[in-house]
Amino acid sequence: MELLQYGTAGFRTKASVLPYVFYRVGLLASLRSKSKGGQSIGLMITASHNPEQDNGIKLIDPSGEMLEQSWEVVATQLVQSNNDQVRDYVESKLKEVDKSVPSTVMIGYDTRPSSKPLLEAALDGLHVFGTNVINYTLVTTPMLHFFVFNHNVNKQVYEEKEYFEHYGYAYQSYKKYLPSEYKSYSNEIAFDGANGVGGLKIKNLQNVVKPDLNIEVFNQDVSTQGKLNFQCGADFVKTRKTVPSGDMLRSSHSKYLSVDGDADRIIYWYPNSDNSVNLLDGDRIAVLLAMYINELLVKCNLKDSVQMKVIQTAYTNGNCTKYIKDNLGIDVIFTSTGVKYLHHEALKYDIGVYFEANGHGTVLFSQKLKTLLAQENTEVSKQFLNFIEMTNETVGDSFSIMLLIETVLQAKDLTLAQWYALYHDLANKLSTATVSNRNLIKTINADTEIVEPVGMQDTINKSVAKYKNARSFVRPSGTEDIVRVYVEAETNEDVKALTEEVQQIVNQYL
Ligand code: G16
Repeated sequence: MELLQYGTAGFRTKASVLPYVFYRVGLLASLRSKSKGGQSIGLMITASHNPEQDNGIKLIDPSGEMLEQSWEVVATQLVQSNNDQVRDYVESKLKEVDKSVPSTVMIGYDTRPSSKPLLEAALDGLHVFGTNVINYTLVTTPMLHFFVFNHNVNKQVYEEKEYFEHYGYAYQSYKKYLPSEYKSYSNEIAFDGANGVGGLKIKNLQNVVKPDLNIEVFNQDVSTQGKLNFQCGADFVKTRKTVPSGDMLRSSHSKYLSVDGDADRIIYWYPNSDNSVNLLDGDRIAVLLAMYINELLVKCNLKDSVQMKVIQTAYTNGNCTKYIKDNLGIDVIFTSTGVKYLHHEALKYDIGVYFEANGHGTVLFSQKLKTLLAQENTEVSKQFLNFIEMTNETVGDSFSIMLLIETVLQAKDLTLAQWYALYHDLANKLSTATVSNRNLIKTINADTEIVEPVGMQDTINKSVAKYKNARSFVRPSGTEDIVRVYVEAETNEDVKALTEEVQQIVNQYL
């Protein structure tokens, strides 16, 4: 039996092996709620960008943020226990919490055919402790984070409508700070829903924000088997750099965007004549938002009173980091891959703009900043607070990020091509390799250095040294049974040649 770990985004693997995992996670979520004095915990059933036959489950902590790391260990131990050890393990954990506290768990799931049957297994686990279950059924991951946060903070069970109104109204109320006419900006958007829950739910947001945004939805077929994330969605567009399927170019739009299977990632793009795309990915989203927030800070005279950082990973293009440091004058911090790591780092600052290149991320604002803005009570400080209101600070949220991006594009009257032209990427390629055991690779330094297998990093370094301004790293995926190979260099030819060399090194060592 595969030994599953609570990885980059919870437990994820082929859906067929997951029922016992879901049952145990049901037990775990009840324990977690009890350990938090009965506050609500979220359970999201999704495998996000993974193929349709996969599924997964992740826990959401009472603050609406991802599960605390010490409990990831508990989750892994519980799921790796033998059947006859589960009862003892749970009883040992029960001794650490107040058993009598009633537990509450909020559940949501994506459109995968396996999601509903797996929900039953999780419910069986939850019923062992008589846990109060609030089932939101089909939702995006960020929606569930929003519901958990609000239940614990505002003591209310929010409905879907309130999620869409919260962000939609914040977007509309920001209009008073924006120009009334545009030379370049257009409000037409072609939206690629990855044939998942995002394609369904975006219509609810559109109902609130129309006619200010005119969204045409593509790839919204959630009933035909095999279509989820297949040749469409944020991960496909980012990794293939090509127009997704779904006839998106049938009428010309000025803007295109793709979300992933649970709508927590977002990538903007526009097509070239050869069907390749220019990507406005997480790197460029970070640049756009950091630039604008920095301007708001200056206008509020708060630049010297608060600390702002951009948080990135090794997948960030070298020229993006350079632009943020040299042109925007903002410090950049690197963490390992996995939004949970970026989120925790971002919490340390008054403003933490964090994005993975794959389009996963958000912005966090400290209580200190919010209090300063409220005390200032000027038009521009109210504007800044309105911008914060539009941001889902619990987790990366494609809907909230779309509204923030549209706001900044309007404020600066930009087309996607103008946004794209802010800097030029170094040539790069992200490829994958299938190996017999990806867990043989151990990395350090935010994934940039391999310590095991011994010698592999030196061999990669020797190859990299042959190319100008080149960089490459290899890491095991935390969500799929593959390793990822990233290569960056000055020219596409160099990237291609170096990718082939590094792929051979992977074959040689693994
Ligand atoms: C998840 C994580 C992301 C991570 C991505 C790929 O995204 O939340 O932080 O970048 O997986 O991870 P890996 O390279 O380890 O497979 P999602 O959108 O699939 O939940």
